Order: sequence, then structure tokens, then C-alpha cells
Amino acid sequence: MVAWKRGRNLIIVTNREPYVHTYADGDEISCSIPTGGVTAALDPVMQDVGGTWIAWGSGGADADKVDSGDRVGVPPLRPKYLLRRVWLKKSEVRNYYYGYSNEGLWPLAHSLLSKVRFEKKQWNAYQSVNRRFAAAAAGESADNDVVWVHDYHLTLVPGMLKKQNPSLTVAFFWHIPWPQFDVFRVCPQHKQILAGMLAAGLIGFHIPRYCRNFLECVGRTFGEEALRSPTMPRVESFPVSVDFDEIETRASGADVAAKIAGLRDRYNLHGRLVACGVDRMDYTKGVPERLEALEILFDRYPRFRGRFTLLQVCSPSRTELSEYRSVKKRVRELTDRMVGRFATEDWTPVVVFHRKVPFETILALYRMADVGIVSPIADGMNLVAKEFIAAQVDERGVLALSQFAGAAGSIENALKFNPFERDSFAECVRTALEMPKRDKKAMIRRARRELKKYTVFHWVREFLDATLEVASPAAGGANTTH
Ligand code: GDG
Repeated sequence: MVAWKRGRNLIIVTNREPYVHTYADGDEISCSIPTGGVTAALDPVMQDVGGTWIAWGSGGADADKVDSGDRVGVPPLRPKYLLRRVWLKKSEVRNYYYGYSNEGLWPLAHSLLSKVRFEKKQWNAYQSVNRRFAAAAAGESADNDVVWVHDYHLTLVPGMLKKQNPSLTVAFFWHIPWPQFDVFRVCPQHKQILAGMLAAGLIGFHIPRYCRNFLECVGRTFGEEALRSPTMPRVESFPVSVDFDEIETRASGADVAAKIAGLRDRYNLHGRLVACGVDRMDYTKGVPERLEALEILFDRYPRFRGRFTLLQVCSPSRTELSEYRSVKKRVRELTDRMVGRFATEDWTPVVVFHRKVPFETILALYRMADVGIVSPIADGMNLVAKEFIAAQVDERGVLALSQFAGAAGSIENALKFNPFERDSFAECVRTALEMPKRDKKAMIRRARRELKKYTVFHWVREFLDATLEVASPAAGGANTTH
């Protein structure tokens, strides 16, 4: 599946682990696979290539499943590669993960400066956790191995790792937007962050704009000549995607059809129009904006009252942070207001699920929806947009997509809108709801054809191919295996 040079190991480093062990009932240990397209895409690659995956052991039973080297073979039933767990203290989770990463870098990368907070003690924790990940990666790798580091939690790892073993090939992928320099320089440690990343041989972003912003930050921080230095890494865009076939197959399944019937019964949706939304409860995802737009729709076009319902999943995320609690509160207020204003005895304008739901339910929502609404105010890519397209096995739903999702650049066949302008957002949803059946069919069919050409496996393959191109020649030569 992935061309890989023999004689080198592949080591992946992420904050989140691909398998989590927890205590189920009493002493019983169960293993779960966290949701999220990226872990789901990297896992088959690791199963194919072998190697080691380094991640934070966040599960309650994780420590009881590892050997003396903190490693466990995964997948549990037929181990194919090693998961090396890194342990974090409670205070480190607070300061490195919730603090520096999610109160500092996350809102900064999404250019939401009013939410950005940096604290010295968080930076200290960030550095020491990055050091621990780097030490683990150095310990797990041999000369000339390839280490693929992911995301904003681990920007210092490439620099630390190359210092320990210069023969390693280090590649880095940044999953969220990269802001302009005027925004990025708000980070007090922006120089150190850039320097850490620049030690990689390859740096990937989702879209060319993030690459340009990153290069602008490098030029303005270290001088334009830094961009021409022989040590400057290759910087390139690799738009992440989804496992099209898997989603299509699962969405076609009988259990998804049964879920659809169940949802239509439960919320009295037979013969009614449905919109769906699936998001982590994050202020970047534009859920309050979505509810406000729909309120305008119901105000302006009373013909939709009693005829159209939004089913919205808001899965809990980073609930320790006050910004996340307040966006959830805002969503509840707006939902109550809409229900209070418009609901009738047998119909409600909106249902919000404030919990994590099984993926089968998400597929049911995608498949039953006349319109899928994806309205982030900023988003690196947004996998929900692509999952929605892949799940349209009946070719009937239309995607209404914010122009500020990275996905907007690669999905031509969607209705695009600006979520900051609520009334035109509302108009976009109206257009989607009233589009003739055959136009919708033609549009989603084209979107599906496009998406099928570039799946998450293309993404992995292109990134790893580019990584091997920047790698120094290794003992073991250019043999490839498929
Ligand atoms: C970051 C970037 C970029 C959501 N709720 C439930 C659930 N989900 C799944 C969705 C989808 C995933 O979570 C969310 O993916 P996104 O891409 O929308 O968003 P982030 O988590 O913010 O990811 C983003 C991504 O990295 C990859 O590079 O696209 O821009 O922000 O797969 O289906 N899954 C289940 N239950 C839920 O309640 N099972």
C-alpha cells in the first residue's frame, strides 16, 4: 500500500494514541480506538509497514498493559507494530496540553487573538513534555530511521531529535491553519517554535495558503536569506482526506439504514427536510453561527417552520477550558431560544446531541440529510465535509460549506458561504433546501467523483514519498515494498 524503503524504520509521534486501554467494569480492561480520521488512516499504514508509534498514554489502564519499556503491541488481537506510551503528570496535562497547546497555539493558529493566552509555566511544561517525546523517539529509533511528528503539541520535537541523532530523517505535519506573521508573532516563543520545526526535512500543511503564511513567518523572523539556506526544509501542501471506500461501505450498511429509520421515528421527521452538523464542541466550528443563521431562515421564510429540522452532534471537547464551556452554554441558549420560538407539538427546529455518538449514527445523519452544514470560522481542513460527501450513497444531500474551512479549496461542488454574514449563510441553506433534486444529484455526484480520486491513503502515500525524497541515502538502499 505504501512504498517504503527497507532498512529504515518508521516512527510516528502524535499527542493522542491510536489505542486506549481503560478499566471498563471493575478489573476488566477494554481497548478502544479513538475517533478521528488521521489516527484511523495512520493505523493501517503502521500495520502495513511496522514500526513504532509514540504517543501520550492517556487511558486509565494504559500503564497496566505496557512492558518494562512502556511498549505494547497493537492492534491488541494481532499485534503488527509497537505503541510506545509517554506518561504525563496531571500538571503537565494542564499546562502542556490544555494550557500552551490549546489556550495558546490553538486559538493563535485559528487567528482568534481574543482567546489567546500564554503563560510562562505553560511554556516550561510544553518544553519538558516535548523533550520527553523527543527522548522517546530517539530511544525507539536507529540511525537513518524516519520519524513523522504531528501537530502543534509537538513543534519542538524535530529540533530536539535532530540534536540527539542528526542521521534521522524527521518530517512534520501541521493539522490546523497557519496564521499570518502579524498574528503568529503574538506567541512569545514564536522564534523557538519555528526553529524547532525548521529542523525537520519536510513540513506539510493542508493547503498552499498555510505554507505561504509559514514561509512569511520564517522570512520575517530569521530574515529572507533563511528561506534560501541549504538547511531550509521542504514546505509543501498535502490536503488530508478520508477513507472513501470504508465510509461508503459502512454508510450503505443495514445498521445505518435502521438508525435512519429510528431517528426519523424518534424526532418525527418522516416527510420532513433534515440538515445535519457534526462537530467537536469547539468555538472554531461555527455552531452558534449556524444556529443564528437558521433562526434567520425560520424568521424570514416561515414556510420552513414545521418542515425542516437540524440534527446537530456537538461531541464534548476540552471541557476543562472555560472558552469551551462557554461556547457550549451559548449553543444551549440558542437552541432553547429557537425551540421556544418555533417548536410545535409535533415538530422541533433543532436537536443537539451534546455527547459523543457512535460513528454509525454519524453516518446515518450524513445519509439522511438533505443538507450537510459545515460552518467553521477557521479550520485546517475539516474532515466532516469530506465524510459527508463520501456517505452520500443515495446521491441526495448537498454540502453547505464555509469558505474558511481548508476543505473549501479542494471541494468545488458545494455551496459556499461566509459564516460571519448570517443572512447570506441563511440564504445558502435555503438554496440548498430548495435545489431541484436532479441538480443536487448532479452536484453531489461530481463531488463524490472528485473525492474518490484523493483519499486519506493518497495523503499518507504522498507525504511519505516526499519524506523519502528528502531523506539522506540510507544503508539498505532504494528497495521498495508495496
Ligand atoms: C483537526 C483539524 C483537520 C466528531 N464528533 C464525533 C466524531 N467526530 C469525528 C468526525 C471527524 C472528526 O471527528 C473531526 O474531524 P475534523 O477534521 O472536522 O476536526 P478536528 O478534530 O478539529 O481535526 C481539522 C483534522 O485535524 C485532520 O488533519 O481536518 O481541520 O482541526 O472524523 O466524524 N466521531 C464519533 N462520534 C462523535 O460524536 N464517532
